[in-house]
Amino acid sequence: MILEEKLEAQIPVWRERVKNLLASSESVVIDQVTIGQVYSGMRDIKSLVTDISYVDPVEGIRLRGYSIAELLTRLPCLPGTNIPLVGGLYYLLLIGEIPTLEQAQAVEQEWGARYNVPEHVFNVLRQMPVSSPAMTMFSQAILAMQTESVFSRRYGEGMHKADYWRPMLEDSLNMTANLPIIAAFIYNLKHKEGKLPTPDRSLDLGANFAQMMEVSDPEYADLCRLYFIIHSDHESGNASAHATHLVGSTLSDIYYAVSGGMNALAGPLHGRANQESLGWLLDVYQQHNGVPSPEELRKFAWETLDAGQVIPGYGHAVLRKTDPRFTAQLEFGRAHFPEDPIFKLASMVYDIVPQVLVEQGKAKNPWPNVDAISGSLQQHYGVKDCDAHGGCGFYTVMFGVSRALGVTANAVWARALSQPLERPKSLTTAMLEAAAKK
Ligand code: HAX
Repeated sequence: MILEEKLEAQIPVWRERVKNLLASSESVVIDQVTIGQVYSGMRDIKSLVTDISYVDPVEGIRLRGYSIAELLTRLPCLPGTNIPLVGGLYYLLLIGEIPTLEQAQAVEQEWGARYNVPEHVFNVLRQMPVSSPAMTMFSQAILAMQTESVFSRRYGEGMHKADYWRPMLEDSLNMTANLPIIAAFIYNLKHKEGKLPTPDRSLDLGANFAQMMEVSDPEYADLCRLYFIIHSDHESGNASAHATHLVGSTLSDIYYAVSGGMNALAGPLHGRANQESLGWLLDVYQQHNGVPSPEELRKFAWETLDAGQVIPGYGHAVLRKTDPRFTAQLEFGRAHFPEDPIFKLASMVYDIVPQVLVEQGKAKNPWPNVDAISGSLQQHYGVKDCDAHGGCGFYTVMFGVSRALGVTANAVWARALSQPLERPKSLTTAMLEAAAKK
């Protein structure tokens, strides 16, 4: 398999590189920690390492050194499509090189050969109340798939630690291949009376998801590819990536780890912000019987803030400028459906809300993040986030399908480089008070 061969060649070089760095510079200080940081969610403490992506506060994410705009022009596309193959992105995340079209297709074929959701996973989902939040179902389904873990089986048989990465790669490919099927099934349980989706092995991951969602507009396959590429990775400190890494660091397999990460993604300050954001846009739209005037929108934004709530999709813990993942989606909407009223409203919010957040003076970053616009694109193609029971959180499941690409690529490398059990140290308030007195 091409990914295994490439990794096999690279891993000894990286092991040597890390070993040399530690041997020469283990005690070099790279950061200092303040009491303020301890009390503010460890913001900005430099204590994690990944070579797969890096978030620059101003430029935004770079995946293996490439910005979102560069990825969209440099990763290979199928003839007749405008957005690159997700398989090419996964190749890049794992291997660190831009693949050829053939290499990207080889990853897509790996996925196609691995479509095999065990029947008991569908049954677990069928047994859950259909009103369950979509992310609860998604996380549960991932956990139910743990029975298939090659890593856990081989660990039980007794495996040399130098080989841990191999079954981790195997599990990662199996899981990432099957998550789109599980996601489409959750959607069907909520919206189509539990119809089983039929994957098509001849299609790439984005187009296959689009056909399982039964969206016939061919543009939607491109939107799926875009969605799955841009949400994949955002360095190691974000909550879903960090939770996945933490669970995986105990040598739990990828199913336990990613299920844990998905529980973090489900929170409204993280991935669920995409659902909240569309909900906020729809509230604005309904209250004003259409797209409001700029003044009405400004007033609505202030009402949200005065009610002690956040404006979803705006602000970020690291970014200090407009998120390039937002810009990529804005450009997609402008190119394909500039007149869609909810998309128009989302664009208008981009003009008004940053001013309001600056006036309020609290948020360190008044600019939109990835979640401010993704829902308005999905709803254009008829993919709903709500069901008869209210907001069901399906867009966050789509986010999860994508985030699994980033966290599994990181997990393979974490095993290859023997990253250890995570165990930071805590202090008591009295200890911090004593430190403050000194
Ligand atoms: N609306 C209103 N207030 C906001 C705000 C927003 N969009 N963003 C930040 N603030 C407030 C914070 O709540 C905080 O208020 P308090 O001092 O009263 O606690 C203050 O501004 C300072 O916060 P910050 O330092 O700028 O931001 P944090 O690093 O603490 O938090 C968040 C970052 C993303 C959680 C925050 O900006 C937020 O809640 N945004 C809205 C939710 C959202 O869009 N989340 C998705 C983020 C991207 C992501 O993970 N996607 O999956």
